[in-house]
Amino acid sequence: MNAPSQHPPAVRTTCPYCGVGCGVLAKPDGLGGAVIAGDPAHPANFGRLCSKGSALGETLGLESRLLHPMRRGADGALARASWDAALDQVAAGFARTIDKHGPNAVAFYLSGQLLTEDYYVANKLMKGFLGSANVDTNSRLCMASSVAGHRRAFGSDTVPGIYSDLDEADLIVLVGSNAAWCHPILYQRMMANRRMRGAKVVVIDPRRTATAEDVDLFLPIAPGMDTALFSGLLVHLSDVLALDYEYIDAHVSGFPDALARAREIAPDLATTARLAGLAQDDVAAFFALFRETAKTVTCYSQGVNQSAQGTDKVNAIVNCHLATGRIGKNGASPFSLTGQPNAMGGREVGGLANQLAAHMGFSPQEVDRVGRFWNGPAMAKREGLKAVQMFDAIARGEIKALWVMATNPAASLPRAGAVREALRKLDLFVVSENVLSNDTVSAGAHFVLPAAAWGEKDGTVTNSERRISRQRPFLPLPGEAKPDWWIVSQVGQRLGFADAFAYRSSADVFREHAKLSMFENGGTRDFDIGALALLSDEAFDALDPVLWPAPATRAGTERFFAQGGFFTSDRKAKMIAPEMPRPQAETSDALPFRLNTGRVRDQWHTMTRSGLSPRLAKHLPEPFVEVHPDDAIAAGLSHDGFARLHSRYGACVLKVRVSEGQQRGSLFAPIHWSDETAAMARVGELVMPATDPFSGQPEAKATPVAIAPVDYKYRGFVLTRSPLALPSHTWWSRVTVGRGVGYLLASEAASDMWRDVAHAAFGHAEIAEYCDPPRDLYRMAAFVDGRLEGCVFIGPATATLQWDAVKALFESEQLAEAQRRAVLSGKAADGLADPGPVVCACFGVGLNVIRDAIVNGGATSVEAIGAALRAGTNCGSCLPELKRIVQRERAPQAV
Ligand SMILES: Nc1nc2c(c(=O)[nH]1)N[C@H]1C(S)=C(S)[C@@H](COP(=O)(O)OP(=O)(O)OC[C@H]3O[C@@H](n4cnc5c(=O)[nH]c(N)nc54)[C@H](O)[C@@H]3O)O[C@H]1N2
Ligand SMILES: Nc1nc2c(c(=O)[nH]1)N[C@H]1C(S)=C(S)[C@@H](COP(=O)(O)OP(=O)(O)OC[C@H]3O[C@@H](n4cnc5c(=O)[nH]c(N)nc54)[C@H](O)[C@@H]3O)O[C@H]1N2
Ligand code: SF4
Ligand SMILES: [Mo]
Repeated sequence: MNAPSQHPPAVRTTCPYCGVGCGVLAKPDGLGGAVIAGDPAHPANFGRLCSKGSALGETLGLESRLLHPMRRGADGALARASWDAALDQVAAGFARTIDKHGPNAVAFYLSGQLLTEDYYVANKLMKGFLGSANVDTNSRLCMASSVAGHRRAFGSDTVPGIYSDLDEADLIVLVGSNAAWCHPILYQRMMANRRMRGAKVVVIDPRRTATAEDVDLFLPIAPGMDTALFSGLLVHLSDVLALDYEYIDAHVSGFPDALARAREIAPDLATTARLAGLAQDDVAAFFALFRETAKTVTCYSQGVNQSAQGTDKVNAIVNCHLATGRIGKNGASPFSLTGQPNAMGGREVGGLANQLAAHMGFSPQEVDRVGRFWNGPAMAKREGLKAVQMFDAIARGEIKALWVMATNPAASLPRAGAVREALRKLDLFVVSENVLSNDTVSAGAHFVLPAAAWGEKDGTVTNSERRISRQRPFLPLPGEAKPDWWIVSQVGQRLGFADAFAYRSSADVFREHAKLSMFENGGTRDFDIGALALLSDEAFDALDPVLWPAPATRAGTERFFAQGGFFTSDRKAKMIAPEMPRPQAETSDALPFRLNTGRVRDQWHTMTRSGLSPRLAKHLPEPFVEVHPDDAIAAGLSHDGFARLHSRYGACVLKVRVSEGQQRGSLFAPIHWSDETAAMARVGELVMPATDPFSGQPEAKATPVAIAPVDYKYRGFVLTRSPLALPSHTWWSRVTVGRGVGYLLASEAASDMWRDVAHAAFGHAEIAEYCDPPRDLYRMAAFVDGRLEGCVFIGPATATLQWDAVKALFESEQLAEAQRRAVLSGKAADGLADPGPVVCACFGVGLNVIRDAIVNGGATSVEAIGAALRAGTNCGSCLPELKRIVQRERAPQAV
C-alpha cells in the first residue's frame, strides 16, 4: 500500500487575491511549497486561475516572513520577544491607554485580507468590550462608497446579483473598472458571454485600459463625471418612456426628486456629452443600448468608489437600474465588484467604523441587541472614526494606541508621508503581519506579531457575489506564527474577557458569527447565515462554497429585490438625488495635471506576496507614470525616461510611459511600489486626503500634480543573490528574479563609483570586469564555483541596456565556459534573440517573440499565436494585450 503521506491530496482553498474568490487546489510538495491549480468545482472560476493565482506557488517561501513576535527595544531595533511577553504587554498597553485617556484613544485598523473569523473577533473586542467603535479597515479605501450607496438605496449593504448574471446578460457596462487586469476571471466570463451569446460590452473609464481593448463601446469619460452620464441616462430613459413604471410604483420611493435632480444636472444629450467630455454620438449609442437591453448588468469598481463623490456615483448608477426594474433579475442588476478576497466578509462582521456587526448599525435598538448577544460590558454606542479621520486623530495625538492588522497604511493611505509621521507619535503601535518589513512596520511599530499567511490560515472569505468559501491550510504554521483570530483572542483574554474570547478554533468563531446573523432577525436583515450556525467542526471543514443568505428556517434566495422587499422602513428602495458633479480637484498652473492611480495586471497592492514571484515580476518590473503623447512633448518627457511628480503632499520619481490610452491632462501611476521595492516611488505620498461626504472614502483618482523630466546620467542593473544597499542619488526598482534579486537603476554616480560598489558587494568572488571610462561603461560579473553570483552593468543613459540575456545566465545553475565569457557582452551566448519584455506570464513569452511569430511566422490572430507559442492559452490574462499586439503589427499591411 502507498503511504498516503507521500501523495497527500490537493487541498481545496480560495485564492488570497481579488474579490472574484476563485477556488484553488493546492497540493503541498513536501518542501514547503505547493503545486497550484484552479478548482474545477468552484462556481466562481470553474477551474481557471489568472496570472496571479497561477503563480501562487512561487510566493510561499519563508525568506521574507515574520516568524517570531518582535518588540522594539530602547535602541530602536526590533528584537525577538516571547508570545507571552508580547501579548501581556500589548494587552497592558491598551488597558493603560483606556484607563488614562478613555476608549476613544485606542483604535484598530483592519483589512479585507483578514478572514471573517479574524475580523469578527477584532470587531467584537473593540466594539463590545473596549467601548469604542474606532475599528476601521482598508475597505474604507476600497468599498465604502458602494456600502453607503447600497444602504442609501436599499436600506442595507446588499449586492443584489450573482456571477451567473454576467453569463446571462445581454449588455454589460463596466464603469471605473479595469476588470481585465483586476478581476480577470470574471472578465473572461464576460468575454465568453460576448463571444458565445453576443452580449455587448461598454467600458466607461478616462483611460483606455486593457479592459477597453476589445469591446463594443468605449467611453473615455472626463474624470469624475460619471454622475452626469448616468443622470443623462435617467433623463433619456424617462423621456422615451423606457422606465418600468410598475416596478417604480410598487417598490421605489424618491423617483420624482431623483429625476428632477437628474434633469438639473444633465437635461439633454448635448449637455450630458459636454459634461462627460464625450462625443454625442457615443453617448447616444450608450443610451440606446441601455434603453433596448432589458438584461443589463452594470459593474463598477474603484473609478466609481474612490471618488470624493463616490456615493453619488453609485446611486446615480443604481437609480437607472431601479427605474427600469433591472435589479436582482437573471442577467440584470447593478453589481459592485469588490476588491479584496474578504472585502465582503469584513462588511458582514461590521469591520467598518460606521457599522456594528452582522449588517447592523448603531441605532439604540441594534446596540442593545448586539450587546445582549455578546454580553458585552462596554458597547460602543456610536460610530467610530473612518480611516482618514482616524489617522488625522493619530496625528493630533488623540488616538494613542493603534493595532494594524493585514494592511500597509503607511503606503496605501492618501498622504502616506504624513501617515508615516503620525504613526511615530503613537504611545502603543502594534502590527500583525506576515512579512518582516513593510513601510508600516518600518514606521516604528513597537510590537510586530507574526500572523498565519495564506496556505496556513483556516477560515472563511466572502466574494463579490456573496459566496462564502473556505480558506483551508495546506502548510504548517511556520516559526511561531499564529492565526490572527488567536492573537486577538489572547489579548481579549488578557484584558479580562476570558469567556467571551475562549475560542478554540476558527469554526468556533464562525458559528458565533452565524448565530449573531440570525439573532432576532426574522427576515428583517439581509445578512442571515443561520443555516450554518450549528455546523460541526467536520462540517465546517468540509463546507462547500455557499451563497448567503442561508437562513435556518426559511428558504434562501440567490438574488435580491426582483420583487422589491428592500430593507428600508417602507420596504421600498430609495432613489437618491445626487449632487451636481464637480471636477474632482482643482488643477492650477502650478499643479496642472490630475493624477489617477490604480493597479497593474500581475502585482497585488504593496507587493509583499505577488512581488516574490519572478514570473509576475516580468510583466511591468518598474514603477511608472503614463502620459498622453502631447502632454509628454509639452512637458519635455520621453518614453522610457524619468519624471518627477509632486503634489501638495509629496513627490516621487517614476519611469515615463507615453500612452495614447491616457487623456490629455491626466496621468496614471500604479500603487504597488513602496520603500521596500523602489527608491522614490511611493505614489500614496502624493494622493490628497479629500473624502466622500457619505462614505468617507478617499478620492484616489484625481490629485492635482505637476510633472517634470528628470535626467540621470547613467542607467544599468544589478543582479545579486541577496538584497544590497545602493548608493544614494540612485533611482532603483527591486525585481524578484529566479534565485535572487535584480535592481533596475538610474544614477548620477559615475562608473568608477559603481566599481567600488561592485567590489564591496562581490569582493569574495572571482571577478571579471570591463571598464570603458570614455564611454561611461562599466560591467562586472562575479563567479563562485562556475555559477554567476552577481553582476553590475552600468552605461550612459542614452544607450539601451537589456538585461534579459544576463538574467537568464544568472538564473542558471552552472554556466558553460562560452556562457561565462558571454556574460559581459550582455548578449545570450547561444546567439538567441532577445525575447523582449514578457507578455504572457504563464509561459514566459516575450514581446519580440510574439512580434516575430506575427511578422515572420504568419500568425495572424491571437489563436494562431496561442497555437505557435502557447501564449495566452493558460490563464488568459494577457489576451487583451495579445490582441493589441496583433492589431499593431498587422496595421501597416492594412493601410
Ligand atoms: N492585478 C491586481 N488585481 C487586483 C488588485 C491588485 O492590486 N492587482 N487589487 C484588488 C482590489 S483591492 C481592488 S479594490 C480592485 C480594483 O479594481 P479596479 O477598480 O478595476 O482597479 P483600479 O485600477 O483601481 O481602477 C479602475 C479604473 O478606474 C478608472 N477611473 C479613474 N477615475 C475614474 C472616473 O472618474 N470615472 C471612471 N468611470 N473611471 C475612473 C481608472 O482609470 C482605472 O482604470 O482590484 C482587485 N484586483
Ligand atoms: N492611491 C491609491 N491608494 C490606494 C488605492 C488606489 O487605487 N490608489 N487603493 C486602495 C485599496 S482599494 C486598497 S484595498 C488598499 C490596499 O492597501 P493595503 O491593504 O495597505 O496593501 P497590502 O499590500 O495588501 O497590505 C496588506 C499587508 O498585510 C499583510 N498580510 C496579508 N495577509 C495577512 C494576514 O492574513 N494577516 C496579517 N496579519 N497580515 C497579512 C501583507 O504582508 C501586507 O503587508 O490600498 C488603497 N490605497
Ligand atoms: S481572478 Fe485571479 S487574483 Fe482574482 S481570485 Fe481569481 S485567480 Fe485569484
Ligand atoms: Mo481594494
